[in-house]
Order: sequence, then C-alpha cells, then structure tokens
Amino acid sequence: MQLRGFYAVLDREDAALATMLAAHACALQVRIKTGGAEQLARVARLAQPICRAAGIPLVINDRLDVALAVGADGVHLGQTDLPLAEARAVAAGRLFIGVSTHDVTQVAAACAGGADYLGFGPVYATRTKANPDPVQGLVGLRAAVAVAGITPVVAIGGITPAFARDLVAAGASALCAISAVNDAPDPVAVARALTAGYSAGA
Ligand code: 3NM
Repeated sequence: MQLRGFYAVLDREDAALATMLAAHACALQVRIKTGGAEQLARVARLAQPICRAAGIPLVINDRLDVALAVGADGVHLGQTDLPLAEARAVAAGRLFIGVSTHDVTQVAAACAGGADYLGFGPVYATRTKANPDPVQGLVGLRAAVAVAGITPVVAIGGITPAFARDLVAAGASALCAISAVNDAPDPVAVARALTAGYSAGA
C-alpha cells in the first residue's frame, strides 16, 4: 500500500484538529487510550467523514471490532492486540492491517504474516507512549527497512521536523508524530515541515 509523508494520529475528540491533520496527512489513525471502545468509536465516527473528504484512509488503533463497526479503512495492531493471523482471518478484504514493531524480529514476523504496513519505533525517546520499548535510533530504523523489503515502514517515536530528513534518508515510508504536531502552537506548520523531505523528492 501507499503511505508517504505525514502519518497523523488523532488522540482526542477534536474535530478541528482532525480536519487540520487530515489536510496534511497520508493517513489518519484514531488512538484513544482512555475510555474504552465506546469513546474510540465516537472519535472514529467524528473522523470518518473528515478522512473521506480529505481522501485519506482512516485507521483505528488496537481494536479490530471498532474498525469494522465504524467502517474504517484499516486497523493498527500492537504486539499485544489480536494476533495478525486472526485479525487477517476476520478482516479479510475489508481492512488493511498495520502492525507496531519494535525490533527486527518483530518486523520479520509481521511481514511474514502479511502486514500491509509497519509502525517501527520508538526511533527516538517518547513521552507519549506508556512503557515504550527501547529506543531504536536511525540504525534500528535502517535495519527494519531492510528487513521489511517492500512493506512500508512508518517511523514513530519522538519525531520532530528536525529529524525528518534523516528519517526519510533511512527509508521511512512515512513519519508519525503525535505530540510534536498535536500539542504544537501551530500544528499546520509542523505537519508541513514533516512532509518537506518527501515533497523535495528525497
Ligand atoms: N508507538 P510521539 S512510540 C504510539 O514505539 C507510539 O511503537 C510507539 O508519540 C512505538 O510522536 C509512540 O509524541 C508514541 O513521541 C509517539
């Protein structure tokens, strides 16, 4: 699948933020870690028409059931969510599936299992994720990209525009930044800066 540029995460019930993110992103993931499936589904339903209008896929974090219920385009699974093989069996043909990976062993397993894209991180230190895995750095990212082959790798974890060129050069298909964009005084400027390395043809 095609993922190139800024991969956005909507982490709150905020239509204005969703609209801004969708205007600058190649995909939008809804990731709500508090409140359970009801709240996740509510924010997903808020985001869905916004993603449609922007022409980008809507991805639901963690919950295959919610992704199916709201008619999302994809689901993003962590290492402790429903296993990829089981998710594929349920979602077959209805959703694409992304998998969070944190080392090359997980990258190899997810690719062998047919993941449509990978998240890989944390590339840099993050305070957004509870109990993050060890920082992988650019060396880890390059190794992940090499093992992933044609499967797109979305870099995640502590990403700011200052790192964008290095991440693109390391082979990241797209860059996911949560706090650097969503908590910025000017999120549009940060989102644009994140995609600059791609639009320059790097
Ligand atoms: N997953 P920020 S790091 C949701 O390593 C998430 O898989 C990660 O947020 C992983 O851009 C992370 O604010 C948090 O650092 C990314």
